Amino acid sequence: MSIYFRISLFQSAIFLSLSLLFSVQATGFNVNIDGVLNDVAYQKVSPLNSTDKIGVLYLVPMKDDLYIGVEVEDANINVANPQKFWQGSGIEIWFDWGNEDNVTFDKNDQQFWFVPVKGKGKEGYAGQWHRAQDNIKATIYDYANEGDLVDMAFVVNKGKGYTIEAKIAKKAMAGYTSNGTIGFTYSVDKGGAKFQWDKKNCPNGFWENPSMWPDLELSEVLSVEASKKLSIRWGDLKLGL
Ligand SMILES: [Ca+2]
Ligand SMILES: [Ca+2]
Repeated sequence: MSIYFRISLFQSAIFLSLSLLFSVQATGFNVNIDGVLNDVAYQKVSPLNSTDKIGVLYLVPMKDDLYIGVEVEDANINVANPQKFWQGSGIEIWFDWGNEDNVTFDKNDQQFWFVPVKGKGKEGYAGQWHRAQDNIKATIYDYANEGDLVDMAFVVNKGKGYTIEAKIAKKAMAGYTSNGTIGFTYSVDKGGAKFQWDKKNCPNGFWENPSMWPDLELSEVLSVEASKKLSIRWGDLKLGL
């Protein structure tokens, strides 16, 4: 009887181990798009800090999606018109997936923006600004609520700033690669003022000129384990506006 019990226990232990193994694998790629950057995925990349103190940005390139996490200090958050993001609070991100350094947009060049306010659905307000020759026919407003290619959430810490978390599907980005050197830049808008990452290399006009954007090397994040979450940041305080 005791032998049977021990074997049974042993089998249960094996079963439990396998269950845990598979559950970790099944959830290993999950990033919860909730505006809180405590997902282990962000621990797998080096954050892009800025000497100009515009914010901290994480890019997590995976096979079929790109995850983005941004922390911004902004004492006077203004989200009056999310379509005119450059007049208020928000972030803008530019990609040149082919890194051809052309002076005008080609098909694999894109400009996205994210604003810390809700759109017309459950998600935060995001968009892709159209420039001639890029991969869209017209500017896409409220992108995260318009379809499945973009997810976006944010958390506001009133008087201090906000975090933005987003996922953009590979399908939305012509030329997307999770491994390679791309052209990249981003900026933070605060009430009509634009704060630019790597500003010394990006004088005025950079927003429509991919040849100015710095090179960024991306390395695919293959897997994230669910066990090692980051410590919670100030962005967890869901105070609202
Ligand atoms: Ca999250
Ligand atoms: Ca290009």
